[in-house]
Amino acid sequence: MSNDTYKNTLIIGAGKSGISSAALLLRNGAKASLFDGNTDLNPDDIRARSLTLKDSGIPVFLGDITSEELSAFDRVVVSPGVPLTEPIVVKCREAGLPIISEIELAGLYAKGRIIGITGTNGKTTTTMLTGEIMKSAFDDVYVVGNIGDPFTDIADRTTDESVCVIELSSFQLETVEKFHANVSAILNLTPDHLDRHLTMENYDKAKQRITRGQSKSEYCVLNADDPYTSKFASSGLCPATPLLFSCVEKQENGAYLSGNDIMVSFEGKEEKLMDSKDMNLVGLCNIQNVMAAALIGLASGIPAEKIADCVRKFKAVSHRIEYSGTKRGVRFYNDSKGTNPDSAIQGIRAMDAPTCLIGGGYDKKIPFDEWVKCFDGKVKKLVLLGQTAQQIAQTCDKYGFKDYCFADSLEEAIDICYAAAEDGECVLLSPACASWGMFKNYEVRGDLFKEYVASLEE
Ligand code: UMA
Repeated sequence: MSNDTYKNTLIIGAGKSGISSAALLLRNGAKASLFDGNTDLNPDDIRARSLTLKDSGIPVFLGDITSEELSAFDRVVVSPGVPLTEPIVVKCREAGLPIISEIELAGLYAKGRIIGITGTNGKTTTTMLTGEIMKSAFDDVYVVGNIGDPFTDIADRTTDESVCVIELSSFQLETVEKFHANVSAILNLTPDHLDRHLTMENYDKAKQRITRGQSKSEYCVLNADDPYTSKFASSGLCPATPLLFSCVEKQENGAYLSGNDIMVSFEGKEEKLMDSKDMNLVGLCNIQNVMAAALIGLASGIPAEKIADCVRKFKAVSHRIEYSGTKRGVRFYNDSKGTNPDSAIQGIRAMDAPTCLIGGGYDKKIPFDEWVKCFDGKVKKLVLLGQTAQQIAQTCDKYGFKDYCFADSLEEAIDICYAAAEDGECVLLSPACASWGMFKNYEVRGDLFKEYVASLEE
């Protein structure tokens, strides 16, 4: 039995989240309809994407829905990619319908232990690693959410023994009310998605919603080195008990770096987790991700030695500073997941030689100043792509970085970098922008990078 009492739901967005939400509702005997703003879609193709929906005859509205049609519904589930300012969402709100996210819907059906992980950067690595740590101790573990498979895919399959590790974006958190994570984490907060959230304050508030359902007997893992998350920890506004991690300062209740040693201090017991040199991940950002995952593990009752074993075995996530091969002595790295300036800064920092960098893409209305400032002699050439190319070029001019040029395609950008890079140097795809507009998503962009690099002649 679920806690879901609504009878007829309108789901906005017929992508992965929308399809999975509809299937969950139909599987559980509730009524649902799908709406999508894209009038080029075909209702039969949408239904065919799920076995549950295929022959269900579920109504699909494209482009618009009348007020009369709307009156049949008692709730709306909004997909993460649909801004709450969209006319259809506004219309639903004006009609008095409650609007929840796909995550909130899944939460009504899920049983067992829930771990929610958010933050601007490092979410995917931390979620994957946390998933491995959980699998070392529990039998029925699901790793879902923004990372790829919607939470609604599996929510009604869980039991009291299950563990769901969920990567959560600010888009998914914006409309959660009762969602309850047993352990939550906000890894960091740097400018991203400001085209949608408009201000850092709104973006911060959306992320903080991950803790809404928590109580003081539960934990929220927060970054002591990040001004936003450390402020949240000390503000008294976090309903859970903060567990802090830091690369610069000892933590009484949390994790910290002492020389190369990752130390953990939890419920009065301080111990060395491991030597950070034994990780298969590069960069300080990954030490932070490991500390966060370790704290989530400890907060879930898993011993430090078991956690350290998982960390030692864990390899870099695809598209996150992923080594993609060496050609003529030039090393190629795919950091397609560097979709905002801060994340891309971590990519540059992880390079250990002069680097030809590929950047630019979809415009999320974020300044590139900090990114360009961190080139700092290491980036020898920058090749620009996409909607933001001119804006980045202007930022380069502002800071006196002269060696940039433009390319029309990712392949052309790789060719330019390969020609410019010498033996021992690096080529890094770390665009500081989302892929939208040129590619379906960052995975497609990263896969193309890897395929093209593999085809380069030595
Ligand atoms: N649509 C509308 N109106 C709009 C916008 C979109 O009708 O105003 C329709 C589109 O026509 C399309 C559908 O909505 O048919 C797409 O829905 P969606 O954008 O919510 O995408 P999903 O396929 O449901 O995928 C979502 C996440 N996408 C976004 O947040 C944009 C996926 O994260 C996530 O993996 C998936 O749910 C499963 O949970 C991707 C992402 O880019 C990876 N996330 C952003 C990020 O990581 O930075 C937040």
